[in-house]
Amino acid sequence: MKKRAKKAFITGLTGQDGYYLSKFLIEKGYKVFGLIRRTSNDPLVRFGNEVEYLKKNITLLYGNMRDEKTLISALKASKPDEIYNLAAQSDVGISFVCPDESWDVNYEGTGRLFVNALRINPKVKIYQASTSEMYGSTPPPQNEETRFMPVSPYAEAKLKAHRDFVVALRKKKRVFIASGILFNHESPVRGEHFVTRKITISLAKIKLGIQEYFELGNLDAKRDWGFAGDYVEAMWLMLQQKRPDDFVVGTGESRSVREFVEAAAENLGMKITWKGKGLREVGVDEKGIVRVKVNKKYHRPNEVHFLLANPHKVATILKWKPKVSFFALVKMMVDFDYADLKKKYS
Ligand code: NAP
Ligand code: G4F
Repeated sequence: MKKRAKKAFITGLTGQDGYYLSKFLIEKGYKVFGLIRRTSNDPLVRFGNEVEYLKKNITLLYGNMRDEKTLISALKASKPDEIYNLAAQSDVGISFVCPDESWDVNYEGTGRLFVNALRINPKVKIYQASTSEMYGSTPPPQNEETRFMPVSPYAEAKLKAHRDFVVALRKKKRVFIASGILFNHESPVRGEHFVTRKITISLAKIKLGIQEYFELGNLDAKRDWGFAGDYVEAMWLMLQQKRPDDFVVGTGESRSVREFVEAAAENLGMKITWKGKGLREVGVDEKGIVRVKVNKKYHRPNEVHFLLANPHKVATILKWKPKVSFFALVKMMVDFDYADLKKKYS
């Protein structure tokens, strides 16, 4: 007899990770369901020219993490074997401006989803998108044993969700909830307000003569940047284990925002060098033209200075390793944005 296809329900389907994870699961033969909320613009814009293929292979269910009834309806309609909770107000900077929304979606929303999912089916396997931001001001390298010291409303909400709805629920009810403590992961479909994509788009525009310069905040912040397409496999692997657990997912290499700018520029045949200090620092090209300025407006009230994963556990237990290097990731993003903008502006 033919085996029934497994069913997966993804919240945050329309985000960066939702895009890669849904494609990954469809290729694995899953029947995929995705939560989608009403937005004034097309919420499926990330799917680009794959939109028809993905729409054909995903059942879209309208709902919102802030609206419990819609989550119950989506769970009842999809009857999932696996749930991937990716939905979040995921912008750390915005969480200082909109702390209540960040709390309601990232903490309360996770509770609404998990409690109802386990009530409907106590055997469902759940993945929670936790984050390296939870380490906050704890010095690197960070692993599963490292102390969490969050410094933003985003990280506080994610940490409380991790503690209450992953660790505590798992222990109390013996249910399958795994969490991925993922370090920054990027791609050509990364949200344009995150620093990597802002850099690749701005430099591509400069190269095309559309823009003269762009502004950034803290150039010294260091992140462990990997490729989102690699990281969704680790999410899936966590739900294929016998027992639920927490895993740090990262590359084990960290680079500063400044280094990201330099690498992206190099891919476009430009060389950026730095002059000045603090808010007066600028990045200039080989002709001496200022291409990067620092603006206080992009500094955060509190900063996470240095994230660097120790991915030993994910490598040994899940046998997972990133395939795309930092420089290959930067090239992938720059190439995409340059070609895309060239087409748009020519
Ligand atoms: P993203 O691109 O910002 O996507 C966030 C998703 O959440 C979008 O689909 C968004 O829908 C949805 N969402 C936001 N508020 C919602 C609400 N009230 N109800 C329902 N859906 C809502 O984020 P990502 O980079 O894919 O990240 C996925 C998850 O991993 C997030 O939980 C994030 O916090 C976490 N994480 C990300 C990273 C990283 O480096 N990317 C690292 C660690 C953890 P719309 O499209 O309608 O806005
Ligand atoms: O790209 P970012 O906004 O990402 P951040 O804050 O590290 O958060 C991302 O990764 C987390 C995992 O660690 C996720 F949980 C979270 O959902 C999100 O995906 O900023 C990276 C760094 C920061 O230190 C920021 O201060 O870049 C610095 N930065 C400097 N100039 C800037 C800018 N960030 C943004 N967004 N825009 C700037 O102009």
